[in-house]
Amino acid sequence: MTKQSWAEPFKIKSVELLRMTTRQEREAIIAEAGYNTFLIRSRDVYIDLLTDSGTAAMSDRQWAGLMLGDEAYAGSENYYHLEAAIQEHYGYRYLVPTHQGRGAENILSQLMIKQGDFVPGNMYFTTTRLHQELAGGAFVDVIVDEAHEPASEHPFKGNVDIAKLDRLVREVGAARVPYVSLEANVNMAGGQPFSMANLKELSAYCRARNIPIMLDATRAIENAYFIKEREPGYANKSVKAILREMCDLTDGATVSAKKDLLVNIGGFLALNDEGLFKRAQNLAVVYEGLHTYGGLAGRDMEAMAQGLREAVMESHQAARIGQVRYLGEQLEAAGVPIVKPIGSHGVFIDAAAFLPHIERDAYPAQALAAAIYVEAGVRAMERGNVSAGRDPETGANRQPNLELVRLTIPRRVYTQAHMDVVAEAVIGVHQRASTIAGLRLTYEPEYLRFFQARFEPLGP
Ligand code: PLI
Repeated sequence: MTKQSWAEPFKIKSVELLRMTTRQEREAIIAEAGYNTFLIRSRDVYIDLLTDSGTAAMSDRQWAGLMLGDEAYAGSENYYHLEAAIQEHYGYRYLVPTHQGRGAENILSQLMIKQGDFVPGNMYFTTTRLHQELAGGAFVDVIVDEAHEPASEHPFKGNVDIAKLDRLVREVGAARVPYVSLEANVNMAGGQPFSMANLKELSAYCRARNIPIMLDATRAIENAYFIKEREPGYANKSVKAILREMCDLTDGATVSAKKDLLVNIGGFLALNDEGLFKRAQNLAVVYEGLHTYGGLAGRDMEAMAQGLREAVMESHQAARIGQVRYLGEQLEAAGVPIVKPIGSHGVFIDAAAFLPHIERDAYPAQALAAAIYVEAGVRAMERGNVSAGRDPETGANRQPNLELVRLTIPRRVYTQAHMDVVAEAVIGVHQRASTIAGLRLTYEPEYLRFFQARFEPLGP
């Protein structure tokens, strides 16, 4: 068969130089950072795969858009551009811009959740669940079982298990379920999509019981691309049309624009219900800023509107998801245990299988992320026991089944040569896996501990 290569649908106009450190320097840096990759200075990182959030390279059109910033306190022209782009692409009627995704989550949770409510969702996300809990709700996981199995090849591991949802609704009553929290391309499961068929079924179930569906559309465009690739009947539909179809089955969305939308800061809440929108606009002035800027500069909203137009381009998604797959396939071929199928925004290493000698409460994924940094200056993120935090009732570590390290790929930033270096580094660590020791917590903050916690090694 003739080889069919693909290439990025852009050329590079401006570059940022990288700095390489020595292994000895990195050993000192990771100890200084308390074995937490969030606490390393960016200047000490060679290839930064901490997150795909706010790390994209903007296009020339987005940079040009910054010059069109209308920095008026009220009624900025850029707000109206963004509103039109969101109405066109997502289809929701009303927009409340926020400084980033968690700003939208805060407003939505405060408006919709009452003390004692239950919020079902397809696996938790850290900030989303915390805002639900701070508003008095309890998160209930209703994702399909396969999502918790790293090796399962289920093509739609982001699907909701409707039977699990129904059990909850029957047990507590629909009145205590303010909405279903549905995440597109489920981050903590490894960037795994839901199918349109599952969403249609969920929507019918919820509409019959008057339970709204609130979509976390942070990576909905990447989810739409997977539907096009994998779901029967969608191969000839555009990503843009699939996104609209998806959103039309839901009642509103929270979005961190720092992912799909190719900007370095920004987010929004989008709603269809006018009454809820008015209340959200009112809360926005308490926490974010006036309802026509929500903590953003006018120029940020312009870059977001342009980023949205670029994000739905199939050539962009093909290269974006293709690059993640390129890295994942190299690791898989070398026998590194990773979450299958390879997701959209990163390759997730199964740290429990990689480091079977480290028990869960000695944080294998945290230890692995630190080891990968020491190996080659590649920064990854723990997504396991540390990220999951403690059960608010018992105080015990939640110990999720998935104990992962995420190699998250920023959009349009790195080349395939960078991916080769990352693969070599991870394969190198895999070869000496048995020499890696577990960690013990030395400092644990109250909220979202993974960002600021500090550790020390349990052994040499
Ligand atoms: O980081 P924010 O506040 O703009 O967005 C919060 C947020 C909400 N939902 C989902 C699915 C996310 O992935 C998300 C943020 N994710 C980060 C920061 C990440 O590194 O994955």
